[in-house]
Amino acid sequence: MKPHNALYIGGRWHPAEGATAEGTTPEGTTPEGTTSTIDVMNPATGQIITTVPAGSPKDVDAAVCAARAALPGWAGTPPEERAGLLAALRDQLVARTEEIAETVTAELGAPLPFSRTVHAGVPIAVCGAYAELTRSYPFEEKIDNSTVLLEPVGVVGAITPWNYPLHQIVAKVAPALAAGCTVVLKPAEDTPLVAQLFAEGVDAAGIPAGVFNLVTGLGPVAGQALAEHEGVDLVSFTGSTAVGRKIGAIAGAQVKRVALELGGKSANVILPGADLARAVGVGVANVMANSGQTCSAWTRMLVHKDQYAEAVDLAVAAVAKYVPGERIGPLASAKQQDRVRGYIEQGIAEGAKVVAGGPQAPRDTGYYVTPTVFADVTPEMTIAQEEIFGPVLSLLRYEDEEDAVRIANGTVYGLAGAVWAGDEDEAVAFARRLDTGQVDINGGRFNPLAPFGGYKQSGVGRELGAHGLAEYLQTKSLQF
Ligand code: TXE
Repeated sequence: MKPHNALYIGGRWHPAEGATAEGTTPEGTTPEGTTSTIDVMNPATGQIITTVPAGSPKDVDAAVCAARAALPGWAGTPPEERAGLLAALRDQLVARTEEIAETVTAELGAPLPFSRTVHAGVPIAVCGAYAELTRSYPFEEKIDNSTVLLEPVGVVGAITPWNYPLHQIVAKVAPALAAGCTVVLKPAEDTPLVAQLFAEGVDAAGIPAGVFNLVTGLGPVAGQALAEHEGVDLVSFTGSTAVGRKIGAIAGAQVKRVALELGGKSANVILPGADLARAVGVGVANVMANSGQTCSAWTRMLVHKDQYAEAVDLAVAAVAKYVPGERIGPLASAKQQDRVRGYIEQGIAEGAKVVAGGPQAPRDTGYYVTPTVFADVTPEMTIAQEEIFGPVLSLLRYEDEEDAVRIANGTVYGLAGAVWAGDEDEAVAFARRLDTGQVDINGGRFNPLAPFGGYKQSGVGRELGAHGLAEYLQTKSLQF
């Protein structure tokens, strides 16, 4: 793709406020004193690929105004027509599959096959699912003498992270548009190019001007301005718990709707009757996918004490296949690489045993971290409590089922998890005891219509499917 040195507002690309035609002021700063461009790096090489504009609060204001102006028309568009435009958007994304995959590989570092199947494939499936759902969704329901209208909340401010850059965008924008809301998107600093590609798709699909707007920019500047904007009715955020708290506080002060999808520390519970080799193999693959930068990753593997030694051996053998630079990519940035290596060092310092990998970087260039497996991890250790967001797996042993439930539920998070058992009913019974928003039973399979989101401090609200669409609706009762 050819990067845009511009923001997509009101249906056209135009330079950021405070930027010259080349994209930077002579001093390289906006009048507010913030950097007016963002360098986009290839994390596999550490090289700068290009720069994109860093939108200012004025740019955010222009985008929110465009979204407000487009709202009555879009909210009044029949669901059938909105569905048709979402289907057209899906087709545009399909046509750009290779470009999307190459772009995500360039700005995130993911291996190309993974970019094709997951970074492009999953959002295409989600967009298609929303096109279908919009046709059949009950935007009106009858309750005795009342008619309940489900109406769009209004203008949505979407703030997304870099880990699954296109999926995070589509998981917010598709249901928002399906509901009849208009959107201003502020994507992550590290991955703005696929967001530009998405905007090209929106434009080519014929979605009316102002319905979707893109402001690239820095979190504390453009992101914060968007969250604080009085013209935004709902903020949907995915990212760190620290920023999620700030956004929740802003929404609380302004009494506006908020959806937060935050971190996780999910447990992969292997019950004694399970197929141990399969459970460990799939468990390792789950943690290593996307270099461990997955909020739902099963980063804690819980194994019965009698099977623990065997599980450690299986995990060590499985992780050997993840050769950095081949099957597993780098982390997204130097910041993430430092953070993850810091956690590995902390795990060692707290007495966990490295059985594979370790803190040393596997390559001289790029932000790689060696895939790492820790044994002898106890529930209170930092590496068993905090989200690491890297290719690091912790194996914990449990005494009995009660102990496994206690350990699995013993963190502030509750986003996802897995249960493996010989018998599916046994796995389901165990899953009911987990304080978490999603559980994969004996492996599971991605369903773009199944709700996704957190219990406890993993967040507020749900994404995907009808539950995800409901986040963008408000209810009005007409009594007859
Ligand atoms: O997240 P940030 P970071 C977790 C993961 C990771 C850690 C830090 O543990 O290691 O967070 O990642 C925007 N007002 N997750 O620093 O800063 C920012 O520009 C408004 C889990 O990258 O939360 C970006 O668009 N917006 C996670 C988005 O917030 C602000 C995915 C996320 O960035 C802002 C990513 C502000 N004050 C990280 N400050 C998941 N749940 O999947 C930043 N932003």
